[in-house]
Amino acid sequence: MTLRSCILLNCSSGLQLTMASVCTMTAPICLVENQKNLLMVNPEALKILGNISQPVVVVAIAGPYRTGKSYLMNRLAGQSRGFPLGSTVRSETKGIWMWCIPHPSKAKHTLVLLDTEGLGDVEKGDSKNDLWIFTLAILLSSVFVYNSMGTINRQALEQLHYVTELTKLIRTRSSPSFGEVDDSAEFVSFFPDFVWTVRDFTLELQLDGRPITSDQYLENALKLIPGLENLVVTYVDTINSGGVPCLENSVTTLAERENAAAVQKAADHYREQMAQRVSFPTDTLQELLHVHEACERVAIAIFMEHSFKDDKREFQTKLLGIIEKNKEDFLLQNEEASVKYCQDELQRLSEPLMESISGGTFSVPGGHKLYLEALNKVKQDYELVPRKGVKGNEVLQIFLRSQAAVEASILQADKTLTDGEKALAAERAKNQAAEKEKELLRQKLKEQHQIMEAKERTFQENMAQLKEQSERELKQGTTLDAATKANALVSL
Ligand SMILES: Nc1nc2c(ncn2[C@@H]2O[C@H](COP(=O)(O)OP(=O)(O)O)[C@@H](O)[C@H]2O)c(=O)[nH]1
Ligand SMILES: [Mg+2]
Repeated sequence: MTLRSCILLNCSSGLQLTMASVCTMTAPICLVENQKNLLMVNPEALKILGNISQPVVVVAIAGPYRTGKSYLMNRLAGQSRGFPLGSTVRSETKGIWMWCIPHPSKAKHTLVLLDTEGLGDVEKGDSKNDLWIFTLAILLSSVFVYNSMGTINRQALEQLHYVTELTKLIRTRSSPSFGEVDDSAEFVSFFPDFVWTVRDFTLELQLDGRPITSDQYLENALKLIPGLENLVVTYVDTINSGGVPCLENSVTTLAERENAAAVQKAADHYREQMAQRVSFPTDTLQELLHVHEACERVAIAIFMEHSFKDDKREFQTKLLGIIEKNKEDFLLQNEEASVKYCQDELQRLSEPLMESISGGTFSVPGGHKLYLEALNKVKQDYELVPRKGVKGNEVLQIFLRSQAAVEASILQADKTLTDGEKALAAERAKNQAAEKEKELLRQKLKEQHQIMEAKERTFQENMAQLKEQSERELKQGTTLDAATKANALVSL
């Protein structure tokens, strides 16, 4: 199907966002328009749907024209006006009209009313597109109302039988193995509740002289539909040849697009928050890891909130991979910032020492002692520098290593010391250096351990959020928000 977006100039919408997520439209607008055999989606309507963050209840109505659909939908909205009634029908756009209002009885829910227009209207006759609209209305809704008048007639039954065939098809496609027709939770979650309303019902509810319930009447009516086989076969063939949206495809397409977007959103959030909350260099590695974990936790939650049917955890794994890569970049950035800061500080603090060395201050009897004092002063001052970061010790160590040769030559040139004392001092310097190296190694091991622990916590966090999500899904059933569904279906 080829679908293009269009801006409808003839529909006026009044959208108010009374609270962050509460959507109240003063009038319905067109959602999908059937224009010259092309179904067009109104971007304005999609925008409105996209802005709804509350859970939505989508009630769609379809059925022959002039049976009171719009009237009934207006009543559901608690209004006497809204969807245009009666004589105005002909001038109105053929397609699906949408009206979003706060749910009248379910707090913090939005009620999305979808009214179909022009179905079965001979003057606008285009049965193929009628079916498209019919199908879209079913797939988009959580409650589907089929409205007819007087009695259950042949046209109504034909249309409705199409619904039941579509149901079978959806069931077949979503079953894990062909032939299993057990009610899967998946199927239930994609197929709306069905209500048939008959205006001015004129028949008696009787079968072979016995009173029957309205449900039994409907079931019986659906059983025998002469000559419908061909129609059904035609429909199903069309569906199978890709002419009508197959729910499995649309859900897969939807899931992939939604999940890719969820990964992007979550990864962007992680990066933004890290950049915002971390000032490089951090004092310790742990400090950075804590911020990372907090940002990652929120990123995973964002992903969970926006992802949809990521059954194989493919996209979640991708997200974790991206975060891990980003974390490594942040760790590196942190190290580089620390190195740079420490080198600058050390250079500043060791300037007097360097000047003394090149000025020959320590090339005198007793020079070695003076040198050690000056070097200690540098070390002490450096010690007091705040927030040196993860590379603080290493930068000092590299500096001390570079000074070892200078110290050795000052020691050898010092005439106040005996050979024995010089040997002892050299030995002491060597031991001190070795001790520092060991300390550095210990720090590195500790940091590696901290990184491993953080990874373990990430794993645990991920598992906990997954568990929470599946429990939530189990409770509520997987629901699609209307905008997402609409997007998925029209993108095919
Ligand atoms: N008597 C009666 N008239 C109704 C009822 N529902 C709708 N109407 C009228 O029937 C006409 C067609 O209704 P409308 O809702 O526009 O039908 P739609 O084409 O199915 O949307 C309008 O003039 C309505 O006022 C009803 O339950 N009883
Ligand atoms: Mg109407």
